[in-house]
Amino acid sequence: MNRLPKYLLLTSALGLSQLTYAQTNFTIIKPAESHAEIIAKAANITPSAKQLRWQQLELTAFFHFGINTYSGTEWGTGKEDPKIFNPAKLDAEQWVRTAKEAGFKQVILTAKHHDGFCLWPTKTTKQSVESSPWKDGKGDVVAEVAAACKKYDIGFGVYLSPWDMNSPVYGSNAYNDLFIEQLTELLTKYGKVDEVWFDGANGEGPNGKKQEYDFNRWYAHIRKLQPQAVIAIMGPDVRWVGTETGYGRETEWSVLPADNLDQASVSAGSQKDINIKPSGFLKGQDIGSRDKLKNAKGLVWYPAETDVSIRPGWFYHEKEDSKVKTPEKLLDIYYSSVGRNGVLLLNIPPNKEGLIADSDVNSLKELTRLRTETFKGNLAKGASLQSPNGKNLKAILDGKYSSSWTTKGSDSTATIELELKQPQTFDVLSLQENISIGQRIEKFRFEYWDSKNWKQVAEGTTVGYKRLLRFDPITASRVRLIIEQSRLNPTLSEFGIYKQAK
Ligand code: FUL
Repeated sequence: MNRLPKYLLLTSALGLSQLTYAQTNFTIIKPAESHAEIIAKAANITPSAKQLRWQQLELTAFFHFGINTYSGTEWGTGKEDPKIFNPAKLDAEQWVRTAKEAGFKQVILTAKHHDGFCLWPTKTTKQSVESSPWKDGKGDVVAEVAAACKKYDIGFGVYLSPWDMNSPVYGSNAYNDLFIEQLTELLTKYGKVDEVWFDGANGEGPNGKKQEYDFNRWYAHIRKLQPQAVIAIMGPDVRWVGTETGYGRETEWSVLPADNLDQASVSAGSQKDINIKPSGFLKGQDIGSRDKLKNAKGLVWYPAETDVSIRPGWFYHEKEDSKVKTPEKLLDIYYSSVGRNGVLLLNIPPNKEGLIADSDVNSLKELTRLRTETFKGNLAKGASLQSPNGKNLKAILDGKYSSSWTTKGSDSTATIELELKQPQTFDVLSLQENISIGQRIEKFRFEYWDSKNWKQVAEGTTVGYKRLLRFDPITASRVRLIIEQSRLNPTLSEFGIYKQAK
């Protein structure tokens, strides 16, 4: 069976925007295809169901916890004595509650970091909680976090480090089997798993050997055991944004060129996900513009995850208690990650007692106050709307992501004007494209009417799932969004203006 996405030419006379494409999160480009055809195809690449769910989480929390918490290191050696692990007051509900109250929708636990110490009792090694004094070796951190996520109804994910400095079989084929066993335990004993996070580090094991990771086999195994889970970073579904600062790109495309897609990389059955890590796209500030797509061999929906720690290190160290990021810094990170078409993965590492420290909890509480007060009400609500070449305009203020405005015919530019009920003062613009149709907007500007002229407030390139722009406060009752360039018809799910809380 041919599993390549099929597209149908409705009428050749009407041009590219009249091509109807099957919804797919990847496509292969044939050598004869023109640049315009490639752009039209790019406009029709859409996230898979699990990628869409993941993007809508916006905020996910990382819990780096393990032997490093006790040895005071960031990377262990694999020679640690498991007896140093003893989180006497461990309360996974406090971790998950802290995350949930701060607006996080999913957490990811480091089930095993590079040192090889496992936070769950495993048949694969004794280097685990079982050999620790915690709960007399009967404890299971993975089980406690998974149960807390269930109780608080948020997503649960696992970080399993491919690099293992402790495993005696690391550096041989047997390690790829051992890794499969570890995945099987994690993905069958703890209920639903929503994200599997693979780091790229590949160092030496205890015998001085490096391992050739059998990623494709691991992906297939995860797809079988937890088909709804996204596989992140060294995986096919979610990409690393490329920095650990918390700041994404100003121009962030979720559709990227990829060189290595072929039929063999597509999973069978109804899940049309790719099963290999896309490769070939470039690093740097621009990885998905028209120019970068020119020589694409394939196109793929591969969205950005922006990971950063609330502290200087990924693991808890007491000496960093005074260096916890301030609420203002975290807010800036929020605007620069979620507000730049990414998902923020914020690390909040539990301490030696097994609790999130007060300093971190307090910073998150203030971040939450600032975010909630700022975004509590859309100041554009109730505005009268105009867009001469638009369809379904009221969708942009209905608070429902799934409904969206678009343009008529094949128009790829548009103006949306809003007459507010009364003058409002605002300093944040929030835009959301309907990515279930594709990511299309390439250039926009935002203006207000100062009673004589239109004046520019802000401008940008990509929107994607969410774009937040801040500017000096403006008071106005007429504003307009001008979409200057788009790949085929642009869409807009939501439009918002807000005043930042102090
Ligand atoms: C990195 C690791 O080496 C760090 O220790 C941390 O886990 C981070 C999230 O990924 O590559």
